[in-house]
Amino acid sequence: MELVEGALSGDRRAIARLITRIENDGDDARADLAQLYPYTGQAHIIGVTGAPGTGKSTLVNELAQAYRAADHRVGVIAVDPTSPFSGGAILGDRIRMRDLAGDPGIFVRSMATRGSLGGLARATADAIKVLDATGFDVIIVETVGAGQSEVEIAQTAHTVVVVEAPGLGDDVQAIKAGILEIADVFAVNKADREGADRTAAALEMMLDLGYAAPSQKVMHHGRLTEVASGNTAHHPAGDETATEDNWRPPVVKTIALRGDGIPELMQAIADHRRYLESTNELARRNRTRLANELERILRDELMIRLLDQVDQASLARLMERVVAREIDPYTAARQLMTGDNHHD
Ligand SMILES: Nc1nc2c(ncn2[C@@H]2O[C@H](COP(=O)(O)OP(=O)(O)OP(=O)(O)O)[C@@H](O)[C@H]2O)c(=O)[nH]1
Ligand SMILES: [Mg+2]
Repeated sequence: MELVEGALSGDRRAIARLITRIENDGDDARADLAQLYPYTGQAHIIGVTGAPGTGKSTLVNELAQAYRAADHRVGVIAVDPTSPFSGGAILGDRIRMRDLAGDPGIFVRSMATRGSLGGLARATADAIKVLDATGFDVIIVETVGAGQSEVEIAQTAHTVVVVEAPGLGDDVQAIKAGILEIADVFAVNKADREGADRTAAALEMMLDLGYAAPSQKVMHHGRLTEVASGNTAHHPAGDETATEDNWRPPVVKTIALRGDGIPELMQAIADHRRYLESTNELARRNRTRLANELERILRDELMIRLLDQVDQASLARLMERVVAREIDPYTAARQLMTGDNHHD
């Protein structure tokens, strides 16, 4: 609890220790998060994703400094910095220097994959809460585009910047990973390289063809999400039309190494924020995200409770039978859940 008070008063060591607790997923962290929660919901959360080596970290470095220069307090979270390309160590050398120098307006943190991807997504979402609650009004989250994780950031971030670079392949990298759908803004980085115009044109063409759907369409809608969006108490039916999507992701060329295009990128992000606010989409995204989070927590808790009740000997026995193809996994699971597991 002292840690929470310290963090709320801006003590960066307290903030860092809180995030470490969260990574370790202790019960202490839950109590801390409960205390911090009322203070969250202020920050603009920007996700930056894209294929390895496209220049995300360099871009995040420039963006963070530019936001700082505009008097924002900036939190930077690098998720899964285990990329074979850069090792993540170069994330924001310059912002990290400011961070280390004790600029209270910058906080940089790397989140490592420990165990499951799901665990990482949870820890990241909670680390964002800590920074949000402690007054960082712009939070930039970098993840390497490797599949499922991008969709998870899309659920965490308000604005998703997908970074492309020319010459990594013969065409736009994002197609493979399916990250076009989650982009709110495209940055074609390394615009000093040949082919940047072609990459930008390819993206525009795909947008013309309607390939890049608005990100909320790929959000995973669970049961609770449907319940939540069915609750129109605070959202009169008329709002439905207001949330109709007409945002076309802008394509911005950048040269992160030189800081070129950063003001334009910030402008595109600000435009997207304004769009979210003016269409009520911001509230809708927040609601969807929180419903998804609650559902995930419930699922985890129920799972733990159920597993506690399962008789370990029966589990081991059934497991062997599944392996031996004597029984299929569905039937085995049902038998375990109903306690009806003495059929040998
Ligand atoms: N020519 C050129 N190189 C750049 C530019 N931006 C970044 N780079 C270089 O591209 C390489 C990768 O940059 P990073 O910022 O580490 O890229 P990343 O996307 O964060 O990489 P991972 O985190 O490993 O996926 C580095 O050598 C950068 O110096 C740019 O605008 N132009
Ligand atoms: Mg990086």
